[in-house]
Amino acid sequence: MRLAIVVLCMLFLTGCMESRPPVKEAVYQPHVFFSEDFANGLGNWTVISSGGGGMRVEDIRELAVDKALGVRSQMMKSAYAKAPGFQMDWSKDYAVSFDLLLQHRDNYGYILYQDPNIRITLGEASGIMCESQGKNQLVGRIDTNTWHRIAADVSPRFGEYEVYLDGERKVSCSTGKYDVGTFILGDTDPGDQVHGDGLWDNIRIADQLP
Ligand SMILES: [Ca+2]
Repeated sequence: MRLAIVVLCMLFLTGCMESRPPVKEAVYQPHVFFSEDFANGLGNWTVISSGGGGMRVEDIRELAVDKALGVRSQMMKSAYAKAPGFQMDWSKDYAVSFDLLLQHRDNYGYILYQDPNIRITLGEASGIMCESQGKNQLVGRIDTNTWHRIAADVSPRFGEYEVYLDGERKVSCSTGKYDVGTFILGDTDPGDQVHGDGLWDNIRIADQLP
């Protein structure tokens, strides 16, 4: 039988060489739940500060080429930005990414990103930390006046998240439960420990890393 087909093919070569339609590459388009580049200013974000003398919160900073969110908090004061609420299921897997720039080294305990599941902060000597079972774990250190990309791949089902710094996977942390509804950035502690000055841009939450 097979031989017969081969012979037939040899006889009617053109008929056997039917051209197949080109295979379409299955490129998955991530579903983006939240995306912010601050091009239109603060929008529906809320900036909350304890106010008082010497307190400065700069919402939107006009950089040379772009706009970014800046939140400055000094000791004995608090200042943080709260993202507007948006539709997503925090119990399902998702990926967070954002750009961060520090203008100086004098930051401590500053929240770089906190949502209902994860918390990434800044420790001493500009060390980025992720909170894991109540303890801080070092992700990596960053320098000042340079944009760095921080990302997290979150799996609430498995109670863990992977943290990336400038595209490189660094550590695995365990999720927690934080009563923040949406996500926040900055300093919620009016005590004298936590303080910082950060710029955020290009914040994105999607169902997979870009
Ligand atoms: Ca921007």
